[in-house]
Amino acid sequence: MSKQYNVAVVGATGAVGSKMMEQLIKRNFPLASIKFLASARSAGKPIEFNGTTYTIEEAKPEAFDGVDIALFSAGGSVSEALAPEAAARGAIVIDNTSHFRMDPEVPLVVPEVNRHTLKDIPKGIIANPNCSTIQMVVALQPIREQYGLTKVVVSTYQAVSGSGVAAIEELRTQSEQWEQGKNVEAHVLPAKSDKKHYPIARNVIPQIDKFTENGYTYEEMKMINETKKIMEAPSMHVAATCVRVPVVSGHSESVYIELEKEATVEDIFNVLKDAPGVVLQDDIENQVYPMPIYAEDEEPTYVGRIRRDLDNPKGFHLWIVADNLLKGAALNSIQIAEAMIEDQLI
Ligand code: NAP
Ligand code: 3JM
Repeated sequence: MSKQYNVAVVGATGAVGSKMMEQLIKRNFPLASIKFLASARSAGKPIEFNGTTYTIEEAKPEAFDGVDIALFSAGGSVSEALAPEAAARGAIVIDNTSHFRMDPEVPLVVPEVNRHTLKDIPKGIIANPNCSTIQMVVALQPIREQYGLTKVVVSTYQAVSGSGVAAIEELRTQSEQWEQGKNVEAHVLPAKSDKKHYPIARNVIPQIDKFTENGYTYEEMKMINETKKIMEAPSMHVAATCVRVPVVSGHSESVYIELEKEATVEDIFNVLKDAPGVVLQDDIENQVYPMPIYAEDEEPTYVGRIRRDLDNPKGFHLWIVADNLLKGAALNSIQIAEAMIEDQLI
C-alpha cells in the first residue's frame, strides 16, 4: 500500500483553511489521519470533513506530535510561534503566511516553476507564496524560459476573499447597506490593523496590507521580492501596484513584461498553450478573455488579452486571472505536498 500521512490544518475555520479541507477531499490526498487546529475561540467546536464530524483543537505545540504534514494558514504570528514547533516534532510545514517566505533557508515554492527547490528544506518549513505572486509566475515562467525576462510591471485587481472571511462578510454587508440606503460601515479593509478603514462595496482601494517605509505596501513588496526569489532572478526589474476591488473571488492582474529576445504574439500564444497550469483564453473576435467569476473554484491560471507593446517589440501586455484561494493558496499548498510525495521527499 502506498504511504499515508498524518495531516494538521492550522487555521481550519478560515477562508484558506476551509479550501485546504475541500482540496484534500477533492484530490483524494493520502490521509492516515487529519486534525483541525484554530484559535482558543474555536477549540471544542465541531467541524465537518468528508462526512465525519471532528472537534477543532487549539493550535499549540503538543498538537503537532505525530503530525507528518502541517498546513498553516492562521496568520504570520501563529506561523512564527508554531511552525518551528511543528517542524521540531518532525512535521513538514507548508506555510501560507508571509512570515518565512524571504528566509534563505526556506524554499518558496510554486511546483510548476521551482519544484527542484523542495530537495532542500533545512528548517522543515516550506513557504507558499502570496496569491498574486503565484498566478503571475505560473504565467511568466514559461515565457521567460523561451525568451528571457528583464522587467515586470503589474497592477492587481484583488478579490476580498484574499483578506479572509471577515472581508468577504464586509463586502456582503456593505452591499446590503447600500441597497437599503443605510450608512455604509467599514471595519476590515484595507488592512484590519491599520488606522483607517474604507468601504469596498462600490469602491476600489489602492492599498493592500499596510505601507512600508518606501511608499510601497507590504503586498506590493511581497510580489516584488517573492517573484525574484522564485524565479532566482535578483536583478530582474519588478514593480507592483496592488489594488482591492469589490470581487468576492479571483484575483486579476494587468501585467507588462519586457523580454530579452524579440517575440510575436503568436510566439507567446505557442508557449502558453502548452504551459503547465495555464489555460489560454484569448480570442478577441469572440470576446474571450479571463474574468474572475469564471475562474472561481477552478484550478488553472487563465491568461488572455496578450498584446505586443506598440513601441517596444520586446514588450508585452497580458491579463492574468486565477482563483486566489485555490492556486493562490490552498491548491498550491496541496500541490507542494503532492510534489514532495511524488518525488519521494516525504
Ligand atoms: P481568516 O479567514 O481570517 O482565517 C483565519 C484563521 O486563523 C482562522 O481559522 C482562525 O481561527 C485562525 N487563527 C487566528 N488566530 C489564531 C491563533 N492565535 N491561533 C490559532 N489559529 C488562529 O483568514 P484567511 O484568509 O484564511 O488567511 C489566513 C492566513 O493565511 C492569513 O493571515 C495569511 O497569512 C495567509 N494567507 C495566505 C494567502 C496566500 O496568498 N498564500 C492568501 C490568503 C491568506 P479562529 O476561527 O479560531 O479565529
Ligand atoms: C495574505 O498575520 C498576518 O498579518 C497575515 C496577513 C496576510 C498575509 C501575510 O502577510 O501572510 C493576509 C493575507 C497574506 C499573504 O499571503 O501574504
